[in-house]
Amino acid sequence: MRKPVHSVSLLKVHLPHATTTTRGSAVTQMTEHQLATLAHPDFLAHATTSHDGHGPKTFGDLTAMRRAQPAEKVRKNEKELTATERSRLVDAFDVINQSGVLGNFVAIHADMGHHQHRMSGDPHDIGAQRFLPWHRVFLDQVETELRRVHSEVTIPYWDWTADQQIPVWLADVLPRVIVPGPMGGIVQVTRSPGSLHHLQQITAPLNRVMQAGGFTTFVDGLESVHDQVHDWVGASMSDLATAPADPLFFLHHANVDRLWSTWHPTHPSENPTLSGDDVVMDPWRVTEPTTRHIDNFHYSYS
Ligand SMILES: [Cu+2]
Repeated sequence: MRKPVHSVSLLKVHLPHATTTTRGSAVTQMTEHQLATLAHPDFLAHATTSHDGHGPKTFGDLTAMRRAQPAEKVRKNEKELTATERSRLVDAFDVINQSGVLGNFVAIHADMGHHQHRMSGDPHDIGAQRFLPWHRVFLDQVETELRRVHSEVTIPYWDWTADQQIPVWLADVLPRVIVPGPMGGIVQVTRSPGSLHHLQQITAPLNRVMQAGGFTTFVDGLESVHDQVHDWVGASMSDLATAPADPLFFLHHANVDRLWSTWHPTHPSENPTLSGDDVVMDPWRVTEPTTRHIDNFHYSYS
């Protein structure tokens, strides 16, 4: 179990049970998000405000203050990043790779026991229903780790409907990632992108997807476009066991996540249909209803 330490290098502490979690035991673990919240400097700042008549007096006050905080993390279009923001992000990925943290995340994603992808032709498949909420938590966890390296970093999004090529500044960012566990090994990231015309074809149905009236229809269309973009990038990104070794994975999924966050406010009662253990986004403890609003994770998209 990771301790919420402040003085010890967090980078040396690995994710708990990254390759051995089962759906049952996962719910007994403290989430990375909870730990990140405890360690958040804003939270500590509020907690140490003196009682001068203006500061919070009760725990309810503290909760209200936290809720009133604007989203402190803005995920930008990758095109809008400054050179400094790009190099910080690349550096943060490098640090979490060298520490083994990124490899652990690749191993988690490779474990289909988390039911995070659709595994059948049935759009009501549990994996289809968990696809969006699970990856929202996954990105939040990785973003938290990146921000332990550079506190200003957020995961940008790659808008593949408008920018139909691999982001140029990532072209040479091809890490070698050591992945633990039974599906593990050394992953040398490579890509073999298809043609501009093919990516146009793949992403063309998105307008229709965004007009879906129900969650299942929406995720069915969005996951399908998402799958094909993985295949279009090719090589490491086309394989479930290796995809998150490529930093581009996170920019791709941030775009998927952004599209969900765009669609959801106009269909607020359209959400995944999950019950029992399936609502828990294992190996973390975050439950599906928490994932419906990005405010709960304190980020927004610009
Ligand atoms: Cu994906």
